[in-house]
Amino acid sequence: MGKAIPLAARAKHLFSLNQSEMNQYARDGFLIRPAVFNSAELVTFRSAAERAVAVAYERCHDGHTYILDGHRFVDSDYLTVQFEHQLDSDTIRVIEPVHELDPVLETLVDNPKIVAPMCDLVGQTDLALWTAKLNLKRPQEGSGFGWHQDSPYWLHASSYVDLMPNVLVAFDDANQHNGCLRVIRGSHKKGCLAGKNDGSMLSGFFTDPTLFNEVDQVCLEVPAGSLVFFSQHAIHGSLPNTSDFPRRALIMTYQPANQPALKSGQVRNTPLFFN
Ligand SMILES: O=C(O)CCC(=O)C(=O)O
Repeated sequence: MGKAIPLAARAKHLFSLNQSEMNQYARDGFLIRPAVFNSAELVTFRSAAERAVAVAYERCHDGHTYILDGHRFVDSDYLTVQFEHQLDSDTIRVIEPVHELDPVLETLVDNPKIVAPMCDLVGQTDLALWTAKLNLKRPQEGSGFGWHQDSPYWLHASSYVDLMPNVLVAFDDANQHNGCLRVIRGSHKKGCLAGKNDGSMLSGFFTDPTLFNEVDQVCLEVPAGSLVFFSQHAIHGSLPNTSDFPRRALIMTYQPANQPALKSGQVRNTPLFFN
């Protein structure tokens, strides 16, 4: 009988990115691992997402409401809840940071199927979470996201912005009709780009359209349970959900270990799987 392989080494062996995946990510700025989670796991993730929504509504009762470019946001301590854009909508669009609102989501942060590839992308053995957003995109209602990079949002808050890849966990099938993620292929190579300047409050966070070409966009249609890794410098966005099906997704961003998280300022390390 051969020697037992320690759990951490097995996880790394099973889930790490291979050279071809690393090359693909370096070339395109994104990488898809399809159907990583099975239907039973997806049932638990979707339930967790809906429980997190219920908690977020509760937290909004004593939160601080403000409007940016006509869109409603509520902050409760360091939690931010964004509402859908239609006038008077009470539908939650985004919750950040969401992992603390439900134990299933909290556990997902540490899942080796996510953490092992993230270690490869960050180039470190130990990671911390930077942020975790739940994007809900409800049927016939979920709004789109304009073309943007994430890195300009974070530049002011961290000096590790070049080491902060994202992973989207698709809780539902995602396609053109329900507003799947779109990425401008190769745009991550340009680093942090200038924003728009149209006079609106948030315009600076949307990428100057003269700096990229929309014909380079790739629609990332993926089955539920897939992981989409994408660079913090990749220009990305999505269209509204015009279908009868939800497009819920958790987007988590990691960084080197022992660095504080974006919104809480607390360090949320992942367990040391890979030492
Ligand atoms: O969920 C999407 O479609 C896009 C989300 C996004 O761009 C973001 O949260 O930064």
